[in-house]
Amino acid sequence: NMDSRKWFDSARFGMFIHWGASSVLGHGEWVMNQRNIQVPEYRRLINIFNPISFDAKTWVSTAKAAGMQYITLITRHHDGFSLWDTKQSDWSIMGTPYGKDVVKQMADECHRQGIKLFFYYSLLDWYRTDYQYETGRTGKGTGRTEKSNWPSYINFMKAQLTELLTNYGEVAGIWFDGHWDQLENDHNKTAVSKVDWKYDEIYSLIHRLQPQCLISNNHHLAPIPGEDFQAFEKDLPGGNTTGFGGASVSKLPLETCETINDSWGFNITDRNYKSNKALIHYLVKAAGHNANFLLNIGPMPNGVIQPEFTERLNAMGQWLKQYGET
Ligand code: FUL
Repeated sequence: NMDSRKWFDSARFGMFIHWGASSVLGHGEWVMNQRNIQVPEYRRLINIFNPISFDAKTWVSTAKAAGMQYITLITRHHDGFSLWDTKQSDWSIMGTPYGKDVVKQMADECHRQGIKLFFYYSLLDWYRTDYQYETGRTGKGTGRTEKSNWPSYINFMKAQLTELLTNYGEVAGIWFDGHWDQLENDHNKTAVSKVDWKYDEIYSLIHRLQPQCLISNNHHLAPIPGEDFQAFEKDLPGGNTTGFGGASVSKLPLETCETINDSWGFNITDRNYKSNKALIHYLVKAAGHNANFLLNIGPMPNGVIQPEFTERLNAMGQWLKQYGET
């Protein structure tokens, strides 16, 4: 949809939110993989994740005060935990002591405050038995039984995406991630696909359910037909400082995402905070590359955004108010 692409092209600044059951462990969103936690062990988090201090209004207001125009919320990361009332799995926020739909609260609040909401959705999955790959686990055993069933997994994703695009009002975009799992985990851009992600079917499903909904995919490759903007991870478009950025820059609208410290999900020992100056500099540099800047926060397991993040976001908002074009 050209109108939404046009809007996105000048949206400039957005908030990325990495948050879910993994936040409990305070070791980033890859903790299940990195510490080789088996599914039955990891499943215990559903009884522990209890974000009683989560307040959608505070999160959305924080984004607005920073001068951000959109929010990209993790609805389901690689650990497969769904942050909404999904009927497709019991591995969701509804099974926690908290038991309330976080995506719904965020969607309602974003619509109230007039800020666009994107949904991050992981393609790869460390939890489900029908998912067929070892999922970036670099050969570590997972405790999963070998019941992979690709049609079942694709149907599961379609059913979840249908929920997300039916029950939460207008969705500005879907941000896919985890595509590289089919490339034998080597980030080898020329590797032959081992699987068919059925993007033709999935993308047309999205565009049929919500024609204005933008699609992007953090696959680090040239855009695939159906995608509306090109995402770069921790790199300016065309840069390749992290090993993710190598894809050439397309004609699509662009976005680059970055962390405030070095972690996406809540990491209790990561003190490597970027300065206000560095963050503002990055925002300006991204704009110079015609790219939106999607800046990440990883709220704490209780739902509170740590002050080191809030302070920096407020400072950026102040700067934008003073020097940003309106
Ligand atoms: C990566 C993911 O593996 C990270 O956990 C994070 O979500 C980042 C934005 O994308 O590819």
